[in-house]
Amino acid sequence: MDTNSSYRTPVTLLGLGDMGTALARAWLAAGHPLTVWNRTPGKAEPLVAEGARAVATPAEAVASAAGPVVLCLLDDASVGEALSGTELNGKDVVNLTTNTPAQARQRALWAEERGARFLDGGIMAVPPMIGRPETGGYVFYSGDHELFERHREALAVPAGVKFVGGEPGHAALHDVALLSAMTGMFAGITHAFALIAPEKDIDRARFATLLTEWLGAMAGAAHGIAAQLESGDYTEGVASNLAMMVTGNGTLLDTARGQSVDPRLLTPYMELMRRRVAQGHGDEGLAGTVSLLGGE
Ligand code: FVH
Repeated sequence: MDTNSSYRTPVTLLGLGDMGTALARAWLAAGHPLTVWNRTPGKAEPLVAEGARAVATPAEAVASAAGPVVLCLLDDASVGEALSGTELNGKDVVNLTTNTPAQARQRALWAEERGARFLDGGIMAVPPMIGRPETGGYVFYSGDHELFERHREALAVPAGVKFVGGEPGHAALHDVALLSAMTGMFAGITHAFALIAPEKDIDRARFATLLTEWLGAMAGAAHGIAAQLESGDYTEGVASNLAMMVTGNGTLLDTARGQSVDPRLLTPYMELMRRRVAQGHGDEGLAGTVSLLGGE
């Protein structure tokens, strides 16, 4: 535990891909003693030159760990592979490998059965954002809260930290939910650029600025949807109702046709809106469409 300004928690890191290497450099720069292991040993060499200690096997790394054992590997299968044959009893395991909520819950049980404490993390940053707080990158954590608090200072070195609950799958769920929203946003951006593609006199860079400003302004609608989902009244505070939006969708589709653009990225969501209106909920906002997707 970091208890004074001169002591730095020793960190053990398994995985030196792009993200693992960025994490390693952030801990080294902050003065944390760092032990590293990577399946391809050559990736550890530059870090050793910068002050890390490299070990030959995950078993050796875990055995010598006096602080958190952080995993940043490709996927859950590689975590299982790396940790098989290690002695985890009494160790603090922090898994930053992207996984599903079910995999995180399963991995937490697996670690617990082996006598380890377990935290799962979901990284909301790309490697160049690591160690640069001004970029706003952070990591969701869930699982053992006491473990999170014990290592909070070390964990906060590469990026900000957000603890989202004792359920080990919740960091992965938050991570995937945000990435899913991002995917929908990219689909919208793709469609918008396709619409203007034939028009050579529209400046792409200027259009990108208009897009980011508009999406930023509209993203705040998430708060209205959250309030409606909380209250159960999907008509509460509605500024643009579904009936109006479904009518407007006709204009969006006609324009796509006019520009010879395939509307496939938009139509599944438009169909959901249409179904909700057909059920007699045209006066609602977007919260009503959430229930059509299931998950409740
Ligand atoms: N890079 C990014 O932009 C994203 C940002 C958000 C979070 N992700 C997740 O972070 C995990 C690691 O990502 P990465 O960028 O470091 O990935 P790679 O550069 O591909 O490195 C993969 C490492 O995993 C090792 N590895 C793969 N399979 C195994 C295995 N069976 N046993 C042991 N290690 C394995 C690989 O080793 P090597 O190929 O160098 O020998 C790398 O260390 C990931 O979950 C992202 O989704 C990154």
